Amino acid sequence: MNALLLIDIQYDFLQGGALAVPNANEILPVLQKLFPKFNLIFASQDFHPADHRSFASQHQGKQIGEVINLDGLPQVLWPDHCVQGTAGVELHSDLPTDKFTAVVQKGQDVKVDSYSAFFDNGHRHATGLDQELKENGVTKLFVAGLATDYCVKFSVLDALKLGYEVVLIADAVRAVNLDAKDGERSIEEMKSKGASIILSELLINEK
Ligand code: VGL
Ligand code: ZN
Repeated sequence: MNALLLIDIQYDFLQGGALAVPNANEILPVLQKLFPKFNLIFASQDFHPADHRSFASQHQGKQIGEVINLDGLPQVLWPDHCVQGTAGVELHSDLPTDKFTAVVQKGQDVKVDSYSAFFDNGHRHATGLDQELKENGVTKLFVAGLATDYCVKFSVLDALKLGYEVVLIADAVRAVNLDAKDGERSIEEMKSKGASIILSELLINEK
C-alpha cells in the first residue's frame, strides 16, 4: 500500500517563520495536487518545549548554526522554533489534516533532537510512525516536506532501514542549505541508499 508522508509542513519552517526554509512556500501548490492521489496520508510535526537544547538561546555565547555536543551527539544550534503552544508549531492550514491517518510529533525531549519522523537522533525513542504505517499496510512511502537536508533526509534514511520502499518527490521538498550544496548532497545520499527520486508531475499525470 502506498502512502504520502509529509514532513514538518509547519508555519515556523515556511515563509516568515522562525526557521524559515528558503522558498518553502513553493511546495504548497505542489502538495495540493498530490493530496487527491493518495488514500493514506501521514504527517510529522516538530514539537519542541520552549527550553529545547537544540535552541541556540539555551547556550550562552553560542550562535545559530554552531555545532555543539548535546548529550553525546553533535547538534546544530537553531533559532527557537516549533515551540508547543505557539502559532509556529501548527501544520499549515491548507493541509487536509482531517483526512490524515496519523500525525506524529517529535522533538519533545529537551536533551535530544529528532530530525527523523521515526526516531530521535540517538535512535532511542520511536515516535510510533513505523507502527502506524504497518497497521495500515503501508509498504511504499512517497515523501515530501521540510527540510530536505534535515528532517526529510533522516526520515527517508530511517524508512529505508526499516524496509520501506521510498520515493522522494523532489519538487515537493526544500532545503535549509546552511551550506549551499546541502540540499543537493542530501538528495544524492538518499538516492545512493536506495530512495527513488521523482518529480510530482509523474504522480499528478497518472490516471
Ligand atoms: C528541522 C531543524 C530543526 C526540520 C527541524 O524539520 O528539518 N530542522 N528542527
Ligand atoms: Zn526542530
